[in-house]
Amino acid sequence: MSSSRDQKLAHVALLSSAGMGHITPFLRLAALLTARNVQVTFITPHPTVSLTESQALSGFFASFPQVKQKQFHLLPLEENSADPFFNHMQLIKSSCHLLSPLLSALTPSLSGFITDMTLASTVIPITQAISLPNYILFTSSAKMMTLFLSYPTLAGSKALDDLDETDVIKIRNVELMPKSLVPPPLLQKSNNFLKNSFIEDGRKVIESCGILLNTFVSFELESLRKINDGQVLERLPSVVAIGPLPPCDSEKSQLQLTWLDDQPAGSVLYVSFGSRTALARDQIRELGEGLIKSGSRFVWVVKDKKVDREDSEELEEVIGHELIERVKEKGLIVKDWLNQEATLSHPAIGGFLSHCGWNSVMEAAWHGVRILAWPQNGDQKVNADIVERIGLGTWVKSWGWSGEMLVKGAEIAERIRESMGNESLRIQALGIKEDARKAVGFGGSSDKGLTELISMWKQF
Ligand code: G50
Repeated sequence: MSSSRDQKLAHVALLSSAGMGHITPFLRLAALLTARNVQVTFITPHPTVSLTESQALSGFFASFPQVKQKQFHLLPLEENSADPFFNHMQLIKSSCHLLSPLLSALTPSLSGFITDMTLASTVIPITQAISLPNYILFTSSAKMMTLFLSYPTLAGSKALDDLDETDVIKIRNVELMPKSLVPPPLLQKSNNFLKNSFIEDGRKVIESCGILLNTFVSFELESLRKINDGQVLERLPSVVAIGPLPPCDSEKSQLQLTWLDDQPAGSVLYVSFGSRTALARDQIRELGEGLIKSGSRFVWVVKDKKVDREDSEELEEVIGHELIERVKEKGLIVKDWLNQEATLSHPAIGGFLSHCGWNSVMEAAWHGVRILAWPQNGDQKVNADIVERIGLGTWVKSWGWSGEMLVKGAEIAERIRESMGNESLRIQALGIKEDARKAVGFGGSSDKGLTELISMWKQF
């Protein structure tokens, strides 16, 4: 017989930060919790930066009527020259004091409030004031989290400044990563959003009640061990790997790419650099040349502007008529948002030329698709390093960060041929897919972690 305690429904609220990289795992977590009989209120900052974000949200709420939506109206945006997504993250942060009445008015009363790591320093004091347990969903890798937790200590110290690019960063004698992997804004002398967030939020997360990670034990064993053994930081709340967060039903819409249905299994390379990176025009054209020269079939998402609402230039203008004609023989170009879940799950897809945003890495693992890594910004070199070490893919380190050099078509073609022709990589990727499914399957490491969290919420 179950006690009345077990029967109590847990009710949690979720608040993401800006950008698809942050919204996507929050929506997936909301779907997962709903399937586990947890009542979810999803707080949506309004407005969003991109059209893709607002479409993902409305698609989600249409598919999951059980999830309550609460709009969180942000303060007016002050224009500045920073990255529009960082700008918006800052805006959400500065609007957070408006949350208390919203949270207190929710019924039944909340058992927990799960927020993005970029909001930790402003949200945690608010939840402490109303005695509401706060949890953090860290939307990048565990390896990135080792840096996040150490950065407040490292920032501005000789330990970091005096290192050469290839030197390994250490915290309390624990090796974290070579300096060359660190997101460039974190190494700048001047202030910027990322640096401030790593200092303020990285310091504050230890006051949360728990940290959830979209990763899985066998994928990031070492980093998780370093975190959980207290090697990186002592007195951390529990850190639980609950990933890969499975794509939710609202993402499984019909893919409009019937072309893929006619291609042989595993023969197509999917090319995308995520929702926030537009390559320079000359690099876009070299990439096109490379794709054609590689001889591989491909689906290529061309992104010409950082924010989709501004991406209105015709494809002809971006890559030229001649290239478009030559692409048609073996590939498909897409200039709108492409449903990545529907693409990666298609049997024709055999490889992924990816910037290695963390969701892309988890999705490639989930579907067992090998990665050819081309990190562009931020945490992506750290993630590419994980991909390479675990054997999910390869990474051409000499290509550098976005815009550091012009990578020529012939070089790109060569690397694509190597990746698509690598049989052992194909098999390794399928093994990782099995591990990923095991982790979230019944009794798997991620499944157990989530179950423990939910039973704690039920008792609150
Ligand atoms: C986006 C980005 C750059 C960048 C990161 C992004 C990360 C992820 C981890 O997500 O490093 C992280 C980001 C912000 C933060 C804390 C942790 O405040 O464009 O480096």
